[in-house]
Amino acid sequence: MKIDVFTLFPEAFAWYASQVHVTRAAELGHELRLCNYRDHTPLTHQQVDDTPYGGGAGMVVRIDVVAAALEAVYDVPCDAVRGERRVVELTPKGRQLDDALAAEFAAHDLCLLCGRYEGIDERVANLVSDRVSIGPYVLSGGEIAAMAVADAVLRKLEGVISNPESVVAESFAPDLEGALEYPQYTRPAEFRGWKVPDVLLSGDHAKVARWRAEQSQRATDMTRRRS
Ligand code: 6GU
Repeated sequence: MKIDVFTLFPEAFAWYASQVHVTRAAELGHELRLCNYRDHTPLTHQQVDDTPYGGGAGMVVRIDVVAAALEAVYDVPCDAVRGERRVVELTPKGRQLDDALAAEFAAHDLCLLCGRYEGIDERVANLVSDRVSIGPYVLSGGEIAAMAVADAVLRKLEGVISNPESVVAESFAPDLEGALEYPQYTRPAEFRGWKVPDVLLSGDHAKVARWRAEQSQRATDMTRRRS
């Protein structure tokens, strides 16, 4: 699949793009591409944003700039891009990302539109297929959210995570029936009096499996009670 991220700050993705599962995805033929709105702006002085109509603080990313970037990259009318891929605006006003939505996105090519400042001109609604948030709080821009979406989606692709069992048994995965993952421990078996549960050192695989199922259930019950 292809994930194209439109942003004013492509350099913000350098660390993420260098992560081993992202490079592995690239080797498997998947692509994470970064597109800078500024490279395609039809305006002078590389302008990309403007003050809001009606007044108020901050700057709004211009719709003509977003449209020009989409048309330059895809070579189709900007409102036709969503006919061939999911076009996702990252915005705190969007539908909250969850495991099911990540799985759905993994079946399509994706175009992620990041806003900065006060976001993108509302008329971007004519260009997108989805508006997505990563949680009920406000970030300063869509970049961190775009990385969260890209990561949750890339992990769903076959072969991207080297040990497929670690994806199947992961928190929220269908195999855990939407439950949270059980706790994990590693050496040392005891540190400052804090001990690893005996059952994990017992070598009894059936007992370990039972314990993990119980712990997973308990973790899930506790978070659901909290929310
Ligand atoms: Cl997608 N964008 C911004 N700016 N803030 C957010 C968000 C997105 N999701 C949660 N907070």
